[in-house]
Amino acid sequence: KEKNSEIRYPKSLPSLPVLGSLPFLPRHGQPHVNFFKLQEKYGPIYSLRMGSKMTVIVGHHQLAKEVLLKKGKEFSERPSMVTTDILSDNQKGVAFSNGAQWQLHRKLVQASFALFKDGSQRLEKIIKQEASLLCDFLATQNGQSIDLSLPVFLAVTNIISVICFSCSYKNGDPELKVIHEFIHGVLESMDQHPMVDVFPVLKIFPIKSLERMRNFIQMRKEFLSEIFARHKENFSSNSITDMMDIMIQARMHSEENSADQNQKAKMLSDENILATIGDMLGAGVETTASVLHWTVAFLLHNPQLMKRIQEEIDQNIGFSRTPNIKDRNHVTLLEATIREVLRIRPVAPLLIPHKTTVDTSIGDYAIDKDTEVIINLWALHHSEKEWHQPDQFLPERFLDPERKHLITPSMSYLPFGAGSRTCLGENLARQELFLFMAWLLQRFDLEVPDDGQLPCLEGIAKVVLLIKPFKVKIKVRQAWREAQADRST
Ligand code: HEM
Ligand code: PLO
Repeated sequence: KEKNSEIRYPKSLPSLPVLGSLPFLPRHGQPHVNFFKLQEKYGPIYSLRMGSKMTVIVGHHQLAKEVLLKKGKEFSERPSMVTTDILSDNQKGVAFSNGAQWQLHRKLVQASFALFKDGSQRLEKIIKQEASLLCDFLATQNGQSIDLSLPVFLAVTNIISVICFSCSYKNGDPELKVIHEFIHGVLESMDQHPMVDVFPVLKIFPIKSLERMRNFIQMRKEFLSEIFARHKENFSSNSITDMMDIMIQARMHSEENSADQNQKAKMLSDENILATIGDMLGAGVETTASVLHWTVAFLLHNPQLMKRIQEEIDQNIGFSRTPNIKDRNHVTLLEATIREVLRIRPVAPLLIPHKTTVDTSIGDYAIDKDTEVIINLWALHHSEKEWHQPDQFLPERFLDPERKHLITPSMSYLPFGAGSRTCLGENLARQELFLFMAWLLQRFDLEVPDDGQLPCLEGIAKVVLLIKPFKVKIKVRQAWREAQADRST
């Protein structure tokens, strides 16, 4: 094929020298929604310029799958950005790193999850323990209207802390306060900074939110360093129980193997290990907690749906035992509800940005090396062509006509991404979401507070699509109470 005149690039937004397309982008509204609207004029793939950086936006599932799956390797890097460089201590860790470093840490994270497949450390057991504590706490709040943020934070933090470093915390622990402060602090200060990415020279000015972010990252590093030091002291290759152990073990093996010494040992420096643990902690907490809040919010808006899920739980599980992960195949309306929440309010509506490693193409369009590629998952999940009434919350779309079996009604659905950068926590997240919701709905009615305030369903677009905090009235179910009374007589 001839190069030059034959090459066709995606249609481009207008752009000015220096500023690029910045002046032509809407200043208000959520970026994923704005990018979706731009498809009406520019089609399912288009490009824009930020300073000198080329960005391509992809909003159709076929093209998205070409990027993530078919040519996954060619699109597998992460671009360097001011905020993510701070977050990742200059591209360390797993979610914002590249190359051999990324591959190694991805493999070690997977090896860590394998520790929790069965036996006394089984993931299901860890989650059920926290679900049980959460429910016991909520029972003390019977009849009250409360914000679930803190109790849910405690539960999901404990699960990922056990996985990462075998710790769990009690309500009110000072360490928990520290974790809460740095995880939320980073998220809050991580608002997108397109100006800093367009003009890297701005980095030398003390920008307040970036300064705040650096401080929270420092706080995280100090917190994790202390735990890591204890792990190094007590390390024994006969008892590998968590992610920190896996990392220490990998480092020891690489030090024994002199051929590896330089490269691998460098990729497993303290700083690299702590960056990966930091990623897991942040991802493990903010994603699942956010989806739990969204699910409760949609249930408050759809009380009939909540009743029907409870009926399904009563029929399939009853009150004589608590829900298990196996019940996922039978309590299908709950599973369908979770799938619908992940469609209509995806955790990461633009995934995490990708970058090309070589000159390549998407569909018939040429894409140069080092182009940033953003998959607009929001567009995939809200396409009129793919989804009947995409803006309506309709869990039944994920059930067959008999409403018994789960189905995937469209190919335009990728809540966890796909391919080589696919979410590492999908299995954990799905188990947490099902078990927490099943345990809650077996025991409690979730109601709108007496003041009638329903949660706002619009969403706040941070790195994660958050919901505005809201209150929910907790009521122990009459049927649960009667069953407990029967059992004790
Ligand atoms: C990446 C979704 C929970 C760890 C991602 C990506 C998505 C996603 C869309 C980006 C894929 C891409 O850039 O192509 C979700 C959803 C969750 C969830 C919907 C909950 C419902 C979790 C949890 C963890 C986790 C609980 C860890 C405990 C990660 C990591 C990455 C990632 C480490 C980066 C992978 C890489 O860059 O190689 N997730 N996630 N996620 N997720 Fe999740
Ligand atoms: C959440 C706030 C924490 O303080 C730091 C952090 C680390 C990893 C990030 C996570 C935040 C947000 C959700 C991310 C995760 C990596 C993968 C995950 C972006 C910023 C998703 C859903 O893609």
